[in-house]
Amino acid sequence: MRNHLATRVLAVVALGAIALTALACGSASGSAGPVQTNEVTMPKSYRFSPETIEVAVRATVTWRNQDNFTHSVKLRDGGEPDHIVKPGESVSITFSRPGTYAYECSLHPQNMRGTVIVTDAPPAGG
Ligand SMILES: [Cu+2]
Repeated sequence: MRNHLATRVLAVVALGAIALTALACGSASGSAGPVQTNEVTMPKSYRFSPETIEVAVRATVTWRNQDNFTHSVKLRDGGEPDHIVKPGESVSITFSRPGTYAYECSLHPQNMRGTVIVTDAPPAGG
């Protein structure tokens, strides 16, 4: 007598569970629209905050360095010299013409970039 044990291997195709990422309401504010302020900080970890701001023409924008490293504010259109800003210091630039001014930290241009949008509109609540 031979016991023939036939083993059936059932190939179970496991369908990988498809993780549907729920669309979370209120995503983190990454690079949203421009923020209406004339104050930009350089917090720790090499960045400008907020990255994009909007001011009225003739406004003075102040950048404050709150990082532990020296940074700079350099307008990329070349209209201003490079402003070196040491930790704890600040620099102010007055924008006398409307336009969109891209700037960067000349010491860390790959990490630190920002934009100042200067509008022609008079300041709100003038
Ligand atoms: Cu920098």
